[in-house]
Amino acid sequence: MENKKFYITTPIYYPSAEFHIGHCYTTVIADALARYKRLAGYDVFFQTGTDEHGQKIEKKAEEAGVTPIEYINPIVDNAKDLWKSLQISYDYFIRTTDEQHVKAIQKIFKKMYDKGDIYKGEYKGLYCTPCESFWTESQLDEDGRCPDCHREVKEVSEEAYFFKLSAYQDKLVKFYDEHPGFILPLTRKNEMLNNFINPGLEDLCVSRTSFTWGVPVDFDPGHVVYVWVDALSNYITSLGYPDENAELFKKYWPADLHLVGKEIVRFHTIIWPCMLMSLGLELPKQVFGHGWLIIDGGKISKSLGNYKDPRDYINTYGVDAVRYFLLREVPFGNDGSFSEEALITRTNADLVNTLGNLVNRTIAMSKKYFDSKVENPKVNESVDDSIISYAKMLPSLVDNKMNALKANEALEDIFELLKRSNKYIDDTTPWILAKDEANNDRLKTVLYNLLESIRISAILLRAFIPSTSDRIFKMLNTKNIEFDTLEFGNLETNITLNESEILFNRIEVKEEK
Ligand code: ME8
Repeated sequence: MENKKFYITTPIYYPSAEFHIGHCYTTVIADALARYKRLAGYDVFFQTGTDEHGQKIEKKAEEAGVTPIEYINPIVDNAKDLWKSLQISYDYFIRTTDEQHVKAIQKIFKKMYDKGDIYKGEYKGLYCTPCESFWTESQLDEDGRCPDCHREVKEVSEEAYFFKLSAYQDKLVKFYDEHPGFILPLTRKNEMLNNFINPGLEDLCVSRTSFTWGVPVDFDPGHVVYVWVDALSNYITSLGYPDENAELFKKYWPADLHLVGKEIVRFHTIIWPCMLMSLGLELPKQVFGHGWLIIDGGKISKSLGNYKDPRDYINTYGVDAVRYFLLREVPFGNDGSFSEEALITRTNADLVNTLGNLVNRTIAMSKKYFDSKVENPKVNESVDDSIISYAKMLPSLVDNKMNALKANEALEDIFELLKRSNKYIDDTTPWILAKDEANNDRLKTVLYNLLESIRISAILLRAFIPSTSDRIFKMLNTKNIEFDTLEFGNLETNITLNESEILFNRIEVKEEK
């Protein structure tokens, strides 16, 4: 029998500065997947959180003249507020400063040490402070700088613990071979093999003595656990690990999907699986490395400061315009541009013209011709097939796209029904049918078919733009809003529609500029 649980995670973000639209991108996509799976009957655990340790945050706090935790707390509160505004339906928000997490990390570190997978040595390396990443000479960019942020790296040498990544090289490659869907998109898997694994995995520095803001190695004072071991373990400590009998751990591990940006695929598909092998745990089923949202040709970055508070967009355009844009605009896996203009264009074209128009026209016609009463005398004509047969197919189209994590394509498919429905109005010309009483039953059927397409679309849109779906359900006055009512024809007859309300207002570009 199919296992009906679904454990999905976002990265835990650094609260080194306020979150931007790039963080919203991953989190909204994860939210839509989580909501979709819940609607499809899965027992979902959706986790996000914050990655609070490390030298960078220690420094930022120092510059601000406060303690690290004083520096972080307001940013974390603000992040939670942002997720609330974006209607993120996470089940658990983990902070790496949580006591449960800190204790678990100490045990995890000790466990790997006792196993002989962690040993003491000397670290000499090139370190990028803003990215908190170590690099080898060959990984640096053309100018000898950090390959991620292109800033200077510095040489560091200190006593440190190392994790025997090299010991897991063959096992990792074997795992990749046996689980072809583990890393998606496939190009990222090839990148991992060509750039990191095939040249030979180097052991990983997992403790530092040059800063103190981290989880202390309890058996060796002076050392703090280096940030990736601390951070990656969040996915299991939240479930109660190291207690392997903890209820959540037994129920949800292994994760079904770690959704991450492409720059941290390496940590999630090399370090994390090797750590889990060392701990004797199952590996996650899938890591998806999505592309970046780009502003003015460059990555949005906290360090570069080229971004607005995402709540400004939400307050100006509405939460569903922002969610829709993030889910629809960029082919999942690719990089894509973010701009306010693109957000406006997308909102006007799809949400105002296609969705809003269809709903308002249909409800207005039902009111005008039949006092908002829904009936279906089933006087069908061949033109009806353009929406009915598509609507019947749509749930499985969407399901396939969502299982392939192609939220943008799932939305495209749903909007195809809405577009066909708008065309159906033009083709069936209800205003002409209304001129002759003899066509009454045909007109009722046409309106029923339209309302039914709207209901089916609204059910499927619930995972993406939940408040809009709710508003549509309210107008339709229907109780049939669950996935098991997706079958065409489930809209109740003899109900009366509620007053129509405008779903989205056209955004005038000039005003906003
Ligand atoms: O890397 N476009 O935290 P972080 C798309 N703490 N996604 C973006 C983005 C952009 N321009 N900018 C950020 C960390 N993201 C670690 C993770 S996980 C165990 C530890 C998203 O605050 C994307 O998901 O730098 C990216 O991977 C993540 O934010 C990086 O967040």
